[in-house]
Amino acid sequence: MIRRLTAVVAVSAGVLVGASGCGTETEAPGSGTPEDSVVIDVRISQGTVTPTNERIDVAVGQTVTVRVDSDADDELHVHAVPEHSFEIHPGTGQQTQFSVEVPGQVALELHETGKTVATLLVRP
Ligand SMILES: [Cu+2]
Repeated sequence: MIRRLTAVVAVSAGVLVGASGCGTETEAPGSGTPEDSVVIDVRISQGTVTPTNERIDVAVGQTVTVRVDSDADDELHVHAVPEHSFEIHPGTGQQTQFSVEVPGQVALELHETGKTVATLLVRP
């Protein structure tokens, strides 16, 4: 889980560094996964959340996918405008997607455990 998160974020960071502005087309060197999507894998197990307090660069309008494996009920809250919340239940492979349309910092919080999974640093 963690290795995959790191890999995806690294790819996205590379794309952002390489891109000079809005509308820049990104050519995937490999194939398969969309280059412009950020995937965050979250695990909730016995009250422990992984990851916590990640800082992740995204661009306005970029698709963010959150995948959750959990052993408890919780609620993921995306502090964007508009807000986005996602109910979590015990089980694997739960997934939600959203994009952020306003630049700034957006916290992804779990309201039952009270943890911040990540802060998205949203670029214009
Ligand atoms: Cu919240």
